[in-house]
Amino acid sequence: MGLIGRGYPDEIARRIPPGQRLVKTWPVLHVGPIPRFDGERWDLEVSGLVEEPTVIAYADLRSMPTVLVGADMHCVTGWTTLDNAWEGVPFRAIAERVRPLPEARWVIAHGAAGYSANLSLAAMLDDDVLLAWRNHGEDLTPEHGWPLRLVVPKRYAWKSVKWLTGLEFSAENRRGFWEIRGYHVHADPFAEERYAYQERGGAEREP
Ligand SMILES: Nc1nc2c(c(=O)[nH]1)N[C@H]1C(S)=C(S)[C@@H](COP(=O)(O)O)O[C@H]1N2
Ligand SMILES: [Mo]
Repeated sequence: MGLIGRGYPDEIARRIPPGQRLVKTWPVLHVGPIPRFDGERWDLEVSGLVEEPTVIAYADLRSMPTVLVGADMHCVTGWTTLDNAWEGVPFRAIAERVRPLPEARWVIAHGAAGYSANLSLAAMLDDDVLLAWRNHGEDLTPEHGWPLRLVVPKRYAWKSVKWLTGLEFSAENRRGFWEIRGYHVHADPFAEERYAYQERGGAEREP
């Protein structure tokens, strides 16, 4: 029950990664404009090294079985929010549908307007990774990623691509928007993997 760190109880303090601070409100952070959602046209392209490349219409995606995931969120700029309650489709369900080929080891998540992030397939297959449209029982607002965002709780939040339009399976580690601009591929907040110069081969580490 002791107070450590910046005065949070232990059970809270241990959930705040090094160099992060807890915030009470949910900040909005992204580059570029917020896309307009058209339910007739929005779909998810699942491409690359899979047996069944496919385009999943938004209505089809919304008819898939859903999960609830409680998760904390850590932005590399320093803020952390606790106890988000995401609702959506597990990434694993998408993978089961398209069946990745044995050579697929990476996934590039594509967002609207050219944003992207890459993750190892192993990291994506974690059971808390989902394609979400709700948090705390409410539909996401456009600025938080409506109609669909990726959520990868165990990585810095730049990997949680908002306005998700595509998932591309690849054999190679192809860096995404921030990974190209000097950010870490693995991006574990508790290891403080913020910058590419820290990688030293570690980026290939899995998951
Ligand atoms: N499409 C897209 N997704 C994105 C970003 C972005 O610029 N574009 N920014 C990322 C970053 S850096 C963070 S911290 C989170 C912020 O999500 P939020 O605005 O819902 O808090 O979205 C991530 N997803
Ligand atoms: Mo971020």
